[in-house]
Amino acid sequence: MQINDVVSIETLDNIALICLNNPPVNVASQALRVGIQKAVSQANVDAEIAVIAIYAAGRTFVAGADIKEFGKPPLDPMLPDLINEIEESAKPVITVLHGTALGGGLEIALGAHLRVGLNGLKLGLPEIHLGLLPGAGGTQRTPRLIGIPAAIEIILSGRHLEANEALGLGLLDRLSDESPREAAITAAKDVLSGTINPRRTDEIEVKPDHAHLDEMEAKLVQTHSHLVSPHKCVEAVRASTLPVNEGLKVERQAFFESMNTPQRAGLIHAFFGERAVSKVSEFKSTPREVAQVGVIGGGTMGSGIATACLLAGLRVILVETTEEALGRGIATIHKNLEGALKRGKLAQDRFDATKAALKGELQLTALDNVDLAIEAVFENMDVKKDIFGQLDKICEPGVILASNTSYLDLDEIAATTSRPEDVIGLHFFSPAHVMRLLEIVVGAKTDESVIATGFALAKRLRKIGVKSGVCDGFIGNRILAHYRKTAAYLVLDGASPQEVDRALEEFGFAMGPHKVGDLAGLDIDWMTRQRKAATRPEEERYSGHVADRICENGWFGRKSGKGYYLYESANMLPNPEVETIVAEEREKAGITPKPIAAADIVDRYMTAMISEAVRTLEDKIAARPLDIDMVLLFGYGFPRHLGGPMHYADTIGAKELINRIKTYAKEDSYYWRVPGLLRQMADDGTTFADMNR
Ligand code: T1G
Repeated sequence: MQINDVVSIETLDNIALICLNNPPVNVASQALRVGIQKAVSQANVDAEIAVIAIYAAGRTFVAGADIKEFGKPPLDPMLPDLINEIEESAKPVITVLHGTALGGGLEIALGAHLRVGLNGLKLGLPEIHLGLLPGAGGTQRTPRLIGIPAAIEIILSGRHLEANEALGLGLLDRLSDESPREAAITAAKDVLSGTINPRRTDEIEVKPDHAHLDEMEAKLVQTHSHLVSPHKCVEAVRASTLPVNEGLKVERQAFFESMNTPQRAGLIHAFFGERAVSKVSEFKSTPREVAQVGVIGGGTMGSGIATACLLAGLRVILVETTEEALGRGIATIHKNLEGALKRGKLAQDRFDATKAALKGELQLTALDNVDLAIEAVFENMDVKKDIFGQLDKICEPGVILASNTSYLDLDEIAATTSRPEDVIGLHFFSPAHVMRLLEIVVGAKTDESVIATGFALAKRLRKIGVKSGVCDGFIGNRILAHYRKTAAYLVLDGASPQEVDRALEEFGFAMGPHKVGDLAGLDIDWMTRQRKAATRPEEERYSGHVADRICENGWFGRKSGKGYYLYESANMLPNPEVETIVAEEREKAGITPKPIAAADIVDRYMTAMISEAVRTLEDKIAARPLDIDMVLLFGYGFPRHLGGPMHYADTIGAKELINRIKTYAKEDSYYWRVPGLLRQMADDGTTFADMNR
């Protein structure tokens, strides 16, 4: 019988079978919590019932608390209280887990008296990725079942465990290959016959291990000083040696302290943004079938793109111009696949089949039967136009012709074909088989079904597809080109490259801009500055003085052994010759260097990034602020706990941003201009979050 819309109860002899059915992932919404509470209490008062089993319909057991409830007034029954009621049930409660039993879902199982895992089950406590900690008993019950060291590792990593590992650790009591309902019945009968004994988790003593927790905390101080919840995880797990009710109180306090942080808001914005970003109107169109992909160009990008397509189960034809170049491209792809095999991402049989799905060709005519052709050759408009002109003749109408260009005008490329509606930009980020961002660049004439195919391909490649309009640099590189100048101005005006890098790394970036430049290759930006020299507005303060001289010395960064830093030894030391160049360039420009505080470095850098991001919204290059956030998170190493530049901008507010720009504009009124949209937001009080709705 239905307890409510999402919970039903069935009695079979003296077994109560409680079925959860809250698609798509059985989140522990208030309705689910109410339903479970009623069903368990009903089973406990039913004299006929001797054992209770909870299982779920659909693709997974409870995948966690309902994140949509966070930040809103609490709704009873709260999950920790419900789980305590399950644990205190007079009759044994069994839980049968399948799919992805995560967070509050696993915690429900930990409060039960027996846990059965089904084939393919993954379980874990990923709350740390949301800026939280397991707040429904997970920090108290996990150590009781598997000990403090294993528990803190699972909680701090937030990783998913396979069922076998969980069984070995003691998180599961048995595995089954039955259906959830059948496994529930079998386990219930085994409890009744005494074949298996249920037990209360809270009655298990925890062996203290403060030394291990001290060691974890010391590491966190080094690696996660700017985050709150990891430290709270250690604090809560440490309390698991207390009587369970005291420990639960410590956990509850730690949970609410984590809940009330901007980091939790930022990480949850990132969680939902990652899913919302593909929800664009064109996504509703029917994507075209893609089974075989042609990749033109076997260099770094082409081989990475081919690898990504192969790993997604697509057949790939790689086209190069010479045997040698083709051989290099194929060798790179094989090396990438071997890496996936070694890391356990690819089973041996899949590895062999994936390699077999790759063909190498020397003629574009070999692409006469592909569903999608992706051009990834040198960033030269004439070369690209020539290739698209040939593809237009070789590929059947309806075959999608895509360019991986990172900034060239897609409409100009499309105009060289007879079917611009089939042309789209698929801007991958290097390494293309690793980086999750894919900018889906939509031309003026790109057909909706082609856009839908771009998003379907992104999902298949497990990438985050973001729709972009056509401009120099699309969304990410356009914004980067702007804020990177701030870093150069800061160095000319008095900060060292290392001070700029350190300030931004303390802010949360994995690497500062000079380290990133050294890693990517300083020659890339050098070529961009040269490309743009002819059209650079004369009012613009030139930002390349130092970087040009570094490149003129052949110092392109890591690949040439020196750039802003020296790479001869393991640790990255500042390149002293850069200091000399900086001093000389300041003197030439008549600049008296002044000390610049880290906070000022961050404020300027972030204000520049936000300003250009606002302009990409005004120019409709980015459709929504969340699109920009996802681009910066998944392509540019923006600190995930800050949610992205637009989410972060809302924590500053339009008025304050305008004040900062006006202050900076006194030094450089060309570079620092207040975008009209920001002014309008300041006037009407709208936020970027409002624009995402
Ligand atoms: N709350 C609300 N909505 C959720 C959700 C959740 N926990 N998990 C998924 N969704 C939505 C998601 O937004 C999407 O919505 C749809 O479900 C399908 O998800 C007290 C505090 C389970 C591995 O962190 O990792 O428990 O876009 O597209 O790729 O200690 O969802 O369809 O409208 O991701 O198959 C802990 C988060 C929560 C798990 C499935 N749990 N979810 O992946 O589908 S905090 C998590 C996932 C907690 C307790 C604490 C994945 C998935 P829409 P999807 P998928």
